[in-house]
This record gives sequence, structure tokens and C-alpha cells, in this order.
Amino acid sequence: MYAQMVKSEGNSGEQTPEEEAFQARIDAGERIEPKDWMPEGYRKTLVRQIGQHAHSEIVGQLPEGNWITRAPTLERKAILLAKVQDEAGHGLYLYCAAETLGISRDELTRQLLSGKMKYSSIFNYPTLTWADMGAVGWLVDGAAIMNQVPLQRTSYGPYARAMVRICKEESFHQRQGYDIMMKMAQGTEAQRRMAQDALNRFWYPSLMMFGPSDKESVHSEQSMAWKIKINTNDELRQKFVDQTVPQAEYLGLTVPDENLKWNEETGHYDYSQPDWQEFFDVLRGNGPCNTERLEARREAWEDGQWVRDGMLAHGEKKRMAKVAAE
Ligand code: FAQ
Repeated sequence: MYAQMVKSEGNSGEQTPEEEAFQARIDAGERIEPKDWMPEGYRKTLVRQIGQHAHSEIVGQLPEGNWITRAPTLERKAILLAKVQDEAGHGLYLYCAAETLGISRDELTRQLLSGKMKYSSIFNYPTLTWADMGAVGWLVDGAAIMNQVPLQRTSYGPYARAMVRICKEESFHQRQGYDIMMKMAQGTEAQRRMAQDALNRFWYPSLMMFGPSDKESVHSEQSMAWKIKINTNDELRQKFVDQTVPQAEYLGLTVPDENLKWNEETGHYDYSQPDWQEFFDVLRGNGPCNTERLEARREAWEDGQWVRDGMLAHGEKKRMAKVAAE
């Protein structure tokens, strides 16, 4: 159905026979693999999306990492530690998937640290109390799953396969977050207030995770034609609201939206849009924690230089020893 729409980046004319054949493969539901021919725009879009996704997983360790030393029990600490480690693993699968498109991890990191590549807006918000660990797991991982489950069917093989494993782990993350919220919501009055406060602060930033409204989305149309994206930003946001509101009700918490209302006609909740000005400000680097997050990543990258140098030197030594033995 999209055959006429798709053009390579920078090519305003008709599709070439190669592009037509490529689109026919996508339309037939075939998977594209690293060695297959692909339009340059398809490759670039994937590098952008997978790279940003990888960076999000890595930067996303920081807000929760902040609470590992202050978890209220040994069990909670072990669970949080495992979750944060899982996020590192997700970042690594995704960097590997991006590398199959001909970009190195060093280059992706360079682009993150220079501000050329983005990471999810949500990780520029602070985690102020233990209840935020509940809200991040429940809402942020919940939104991540809503977005990532369809990506298991994305057209690029290495990305789709990485998503299968990531989604399994994300569901555990979401459950552990909801479990924290449940304990807090059923706890003392002070704990219940903390849970409500965390929901108040994370609700709208979680809605922003799905990206700008469909009208403002730059890439959706082409990305959907290429099946890099399966749903629009607004479709996924609505699904998230529909799924999450009853969960908040079950917790006895109130979603901070006066306009939130079940709509019998549409079969969905009506809800208020987030403050899109705030979203674009955060994307421009002006969120509460942008500077801190990038600084932490820069420091980690520089501190790890000796490990990378050591690995390369060791590899070279082994190679030389092999050459000498031959
Ligand atoms: N934050 O045209 P669209 C996680 C940018 S994983 C920052 O609609 P697109 C796990 C967008 O890049 C969370 N930037 O873009 C976890 C574009 O700018 P550009 C990450 C955003 O790509 C949990 C511009 O706005 N998940 O949380 C955002 O078609 C807990 C125009 O937007 C993924 O990356 C945003 N929220 O749709 C880890 C999933 N939204 O690049 C630790 C894969 C939009 O032209 C703890 N990605 N922008 O300069 C996607 O599905 C898509 O990339 C969207 C955006 C839906 C995020």
C-alpha cells in the first residue's frame, strides 16, 4: 500500500527498481537482514532510532542507579540492582543491532556525548523518593513495553530479535515497579502520599515518551511505510492511558488529570495532552537533569578508556603472537 510513498532520503523522484523491490519485500512482511540491500534513508532511520533507543537504556540506568544504595530492604536492593543491570544488557543488544548497520559503538557514543543523538526525554527527570522507583518501573517501563511489543515485528531482523528478549525483561521490570507502588499505596499515610506524589510527577513525562503528537511527528509516516514503526505515537499513547488508568484505580491513586474520563462512544479514555512546550525544551537540553545525565555518561566513557585500550592491546598482542608462531 505504501509502494508509491517511499523514496530514498534526498531523492525526490520516482522509486528506483531496487527501491520498489525493497518496498515489496517490506509489504510482504519479509525481514530485512544486515547484508541485504536497503535504501540509505532506511539505514539512517534505523541507526537513529536504534541508537537513540540504546542510549536511552544506558542513560536510563542513572535515575534508578541513584537509589541502589538507599533501597529500603536487602531484597529490594537485589531486585533493583538486577533491573539496572538488565537495562545495561538492553543497551548492549541494541548497540550490537546498530553496529550491523555499519556504525561503530564509539561513533554512536561520540554522537550522544556531543548532543547530536538523543535519548528518551523521560530520563531527564529526577528520582526524588523511593516511590519514584515504583513509578519508574510501573509507568516508564510500562510505556517502554507498550512501544516495544510492536517493535518485535519491526522489519529489520536484528532489531526485532533484540526486542523479543528485551520485552520479556521489561515485563518483569514493570511488575516490580507496580509491586513497589502497591506496597507504598497500602502503607502508612506518608507512604501513600509519596506514591501519589511520584505518580503526579511521572504521569505526563511518561506520556511524552511516545513522542510528539502525530501531527508533529516528523518520521512516523516514512517509518511506518518501512515498518520500522508499527503504530503511531498517539495510538500507543492512547493504549498506554487505557491500560494504566485502571491500574492506578486499583492502587487507590489518582491520575493527575481533571479531564480524564471514560468515553463510551470511543471505548477509550479522554485525557489531557502533556505540556508539549516542556517536551521540546527537554529535547533541547533544558530539562531538570540533562546536564547531569550527559556529564555522568561522559565521565563513565572517559573512566573506561583504559579498559578499552587494555582490551585492544591484549588483542594485538595475541595477534602478534599468532603471527610469530606461524
Ligand atoms: N525523547 O518523528 P518523531 C526505556 C524525537 S526505552 C527524546 O515522532 P520517531 C527502557 C525524535 O527522535 C525508551 N526524543 O520520531 C527503560 C525526533 O527527533 P530527531 C526509549 C524524542 O523516532 C526503562 C523528534 O522527536 N525507547 O525506557 C522522543 O518516529 C526504564 C520527532 O519525533 C525507544 O527509543 C522522546 N520521548 O518516534 C530503561 C523506542 N520522542 O531524531 C531504563 C524506539 C520523539 O529527528 C529504565 N523508538 N523524540 O532529532 C521509537 O519508537 C521512536 O523513536 C519514538 C519517536 C516513538 C520514541
